[in-house]
Amino acid sequence: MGVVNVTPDSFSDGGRFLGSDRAIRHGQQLFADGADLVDVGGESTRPGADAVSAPVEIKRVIPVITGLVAAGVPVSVDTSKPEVAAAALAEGAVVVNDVSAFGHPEMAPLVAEAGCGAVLMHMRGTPQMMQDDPSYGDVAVEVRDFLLGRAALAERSGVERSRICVDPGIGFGKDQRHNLQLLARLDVLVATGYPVLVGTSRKSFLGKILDEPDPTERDVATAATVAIAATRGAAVVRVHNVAMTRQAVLIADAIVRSIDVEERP
Ligand code: PMM
Repeated sequence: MGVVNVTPDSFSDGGRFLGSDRAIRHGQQLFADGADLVDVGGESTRPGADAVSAPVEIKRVIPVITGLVAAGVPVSVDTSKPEVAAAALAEGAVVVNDVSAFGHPEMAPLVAEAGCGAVLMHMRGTPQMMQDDPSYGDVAVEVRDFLLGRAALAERSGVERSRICVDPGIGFGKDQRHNLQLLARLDVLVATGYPVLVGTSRKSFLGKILDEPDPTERDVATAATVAIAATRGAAVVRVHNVAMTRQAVLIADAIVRSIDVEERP
């Protein structure tokens, strides 16, 4: 999954793709680089970011989604708002990527009705306050239990099980150790049977280890996390630099496939 943020303030690529034409061209490039899906978002979810109204988010993402769909690129919409999701689906988006995991009560019925795919991501709190001293007992187990609860809610609302993907929400209400443990113990999430999506791309936990303040200089580190996640059973990885990540995914995938299915971790 390649990322196109149509926002003035995303931590990793904020402002760079604010113009629709540039965003569309960038999404097409990610597709050409090997992305199976391009994720278009109009609200920054970085820690402390301001919330955006539905009309503003729609104005940002819809022209980009329309352009990408017209160019034959499979699109997911990164939103927690049913109004935005509905508009995106009407333009041909095929997946709703909801960082609030259907926190809004209208989202699950909307996705059920559309028959589209859904990504349910774990977040503790809201982007405005999520990094204020997050604490967990066993982070992998708590994240898994939350996601199982939301997936059950989705299924009760009529979303097909096969359409649901779960995501530990790296960086969303987690400290350094939590982020690393979620990756080290990805098997806990994989064991749920739902496909697992992992989003580590350019995130600040990598910058802390590398002492690298510039997010765009964290792509090699991102590729390392992606290779680890893919080897541990992640089905989807959400990244900014698709060309580089693709190499890491292909190698990890080849290693996993070299052993028999029943022996795989
Ligand atoms: N991370 C960001 C935004 N949306 N969606 C999912 N499913 N998982 C993530 O980890 C995730 C996301 C924040 O990163 P960005 O600002 O670079 O898009």
